[in-house]
Amino acid sequence: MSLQAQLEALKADSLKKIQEALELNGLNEIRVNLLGKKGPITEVLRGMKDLTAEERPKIGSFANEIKSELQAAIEAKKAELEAAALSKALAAETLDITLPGKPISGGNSHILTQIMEEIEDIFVGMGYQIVEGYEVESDHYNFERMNLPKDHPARDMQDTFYISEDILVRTHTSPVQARTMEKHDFSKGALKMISPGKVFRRDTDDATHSHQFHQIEGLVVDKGITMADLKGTLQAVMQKMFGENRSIRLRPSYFPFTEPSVEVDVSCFKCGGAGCNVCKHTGWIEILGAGMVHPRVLEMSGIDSTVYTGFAFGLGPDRVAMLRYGVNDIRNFYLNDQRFLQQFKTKE
Ligand code: 2NM
Repeated sequence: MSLQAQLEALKADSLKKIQEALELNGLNEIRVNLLGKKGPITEVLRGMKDLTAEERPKIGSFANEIKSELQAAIEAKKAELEAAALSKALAAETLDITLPGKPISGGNSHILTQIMEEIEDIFVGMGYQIVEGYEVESDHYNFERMNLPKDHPARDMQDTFYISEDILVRTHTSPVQARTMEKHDFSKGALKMISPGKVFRRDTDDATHSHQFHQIEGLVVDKGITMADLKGTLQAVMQKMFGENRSIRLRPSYFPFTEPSVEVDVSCFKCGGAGCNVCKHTGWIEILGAGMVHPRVLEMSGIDSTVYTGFAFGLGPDRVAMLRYGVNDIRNFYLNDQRFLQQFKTKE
């Protein structure tokens, strides 16, 4: 067979192979075999040495033509297979947008977080700063600076978990107030702050006691602050928390860090004062401890108690949540039981 005929046959055979390729990998293999250095065309062209000088360029250019034709055929087939692969992938990935969606179950803030944020908002609205401090504190800031020296009997009520002789988990958030008082620059205005957070006491846990609970303490110090400011402020806060119709009453009490000290009751938000199960038929709910900051506490924080006075208070978000939602056991807040916690979902 002449070289010309061999090349013709090779072309026909190759075009058939290209046409019959079913996938891109196979086509690529065909391309490498046909056009590569060890391919059949190169092989046929080896016979050129036996040709006449006249025939040689003809066969040479014919061979190049075939190469180009095969290349073009491969490119065309490649485009065809790629298009087919794409349509197949698109068909497989079709989304049925009429299928019903899977509901996403959103979480919710812990009920105590919700209550604390609500109370924080009330105080921010009245120009208070929110200050968070350390949960691990020194005996100095937790007790000494709150007018509770080492042998003070009131320490027993809040004795706590000691990490060492002088380091403990705080029993109240008052150390935050002490740390803020000692830094406050009164030339910039009054000190008005609240400190929300976790506190710890060596309690035997029962329905109303937990060794870990929460507090929001508040403090205002400036020239001329009086008990009237304390009463007016707490009256306004209780109305925002429990309703416009609430009133408060003060009863004398004792705290080492305030003098005078008071217990603050709010009129019952459920019965309005007539008496019910929430207020234990007294019409009043005990809700806050408060008082005028003891001059010694001011002095220990570097504040001149002959010039400045202040009021302070402490409130329990756990108790607020229990009252408001009728929760009868404080331990529910700390068990991480979703059946309990999910009841306080605010939105779906
Ligand atoms: C309470 C009751 C009364 C209080 C006092 C202070 C400070 F730092 F200013 F002395 N902080 N919090 C205070 C006063 C806390 O909790 C029932």
